[in-house]
Amino acid sequence: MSINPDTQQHASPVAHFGFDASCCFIGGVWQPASGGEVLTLENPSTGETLCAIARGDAADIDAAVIAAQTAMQTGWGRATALERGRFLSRLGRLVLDNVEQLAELEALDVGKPVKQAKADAVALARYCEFYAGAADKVHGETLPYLEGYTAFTLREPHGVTGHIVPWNYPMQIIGRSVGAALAMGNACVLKPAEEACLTALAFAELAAQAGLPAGALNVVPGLGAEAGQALSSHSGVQHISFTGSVSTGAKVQASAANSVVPVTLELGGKSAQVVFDDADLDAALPFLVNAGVQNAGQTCSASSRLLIQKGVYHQLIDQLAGRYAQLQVGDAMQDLALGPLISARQKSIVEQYLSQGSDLDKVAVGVMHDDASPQGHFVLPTLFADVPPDHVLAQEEIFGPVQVVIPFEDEDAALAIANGTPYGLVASVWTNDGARQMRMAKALRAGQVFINNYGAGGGVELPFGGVGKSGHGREKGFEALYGFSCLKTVAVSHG
Ligand code: TXE
Repeated sequence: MSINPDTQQHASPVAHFGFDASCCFIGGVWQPASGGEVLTLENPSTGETLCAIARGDAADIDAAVIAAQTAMQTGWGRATALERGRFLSRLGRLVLDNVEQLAELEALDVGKPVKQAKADAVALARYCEFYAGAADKVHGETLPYLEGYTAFTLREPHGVTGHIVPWNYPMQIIGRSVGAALAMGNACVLKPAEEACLTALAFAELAAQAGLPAGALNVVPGLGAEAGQALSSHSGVQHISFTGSVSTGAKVQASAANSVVPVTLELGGKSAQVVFDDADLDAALPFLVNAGVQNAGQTCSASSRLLIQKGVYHQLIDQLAGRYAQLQVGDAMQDLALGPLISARQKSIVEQYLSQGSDLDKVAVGVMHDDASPQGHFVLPTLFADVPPDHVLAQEEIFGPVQVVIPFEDEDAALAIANGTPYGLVASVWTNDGARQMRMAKALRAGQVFINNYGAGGGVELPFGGVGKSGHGREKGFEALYGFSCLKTVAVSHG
């Protein structure tokens, strides 16, 4: 796909960072894709072309892996934990200094309302800060062993780590995976999504400014089937971290299996919030709505199912409908409650799901802002009530601003419904009964459970990941550092 240079006029926030958006970042150098090809990035709020990006392919991934291997054998591979932490600390500072510009890039590229994009930029800084502090606090142990021996463990980097990142939260996902991988001393090859990759490139530029040695972080934009596939199957990569769809995650795992390397998969979900009759409904209400429509519902941990006990069901439906009626949708730069979906393709996926809900009780929809462009990929947030738990809208990840409400009688029924999908990423429980809080927390099949709140993807400090089709492995918190390192056991015989 070629691009007319005249269409670059919207890329001005890129100019602030001083990188060339049509290049890959390999071995510390900005360079065009080896085939010289580019893809176009679209502004999902308007359908207009934003700018050209490199269409990296297997040759570029190969060059990036070699650059990362070289970095492991030279500067970055020899950096102490203290030095790695200091680098991340400088990077976090630079991210904070550029929050406004990063947010503008993300809003244009992803279609995320500016306020949400800003929160993502701050979260990126927070990941850098957290992993800066953690870099020199991960250590092995001494182990009791045979008489005449001293045994201990060492935590070592894997080597070259591959990071395949989607378009919905580029900054947060880069922060949690690349941040942790660098803290442990790995050298990273990052393949951002073809739909949104500008903040990944800006992050690479900031990392270079923060003094990251050449090759420690390489960014190769490109198509999933080309650059992504090449990265997940490259024999020089020792760990793959993937966030995206179940079907692509399965392909990535199969590729990694050929090279026998570990994978971390975060594959989204169908997360439930369970509201009991005794809950503080005023406290719950904003979480119930926001966790479903944040980022226009394109959130792996979106709460797309609301399970409400019968005693408060009708009252809460009315309150939810009232909130929905106030949700405005429009251009990301207008900073309304919702922006557009990422692409015409994603809009069509969501609209197909909505048409499958024609038999359901649609209790509320949001409103389109008058200035919203007809070419933007907007979908009105939609709330369905009385949805059978086995309905397709209550079972499959829609990845759009659609929530289903399901009534339930008692705790057992709530658990059966909440655990009744193939996914298990996040769940929350709203109740003031302490014993029930503990029972539910233990019985819910999810990687994260929140009681009387809902942290959609939030919590830099909190290990995050799924069970079932939501994936495996954990990112965020200290747990990520264990995933991005391998343990070596040393036993010394000294008589
Ligand atoms: O995902 P893909 P898509 C879900 C959501 C959405 C659906 C499709 O339900 O509707 O996935 O989105 C790269 N080898 N999520 O098509 O294909 C690709 O370039 C290696 C949930 O965008 O999974 C991109 O960088 N890599 C989710 C990344 O994988 C490949 C976030 C994600 O793309 C590849 C996004 C291949 N063969 C979508 N094919 C979440 N968990 O948050 C593609 N890629």
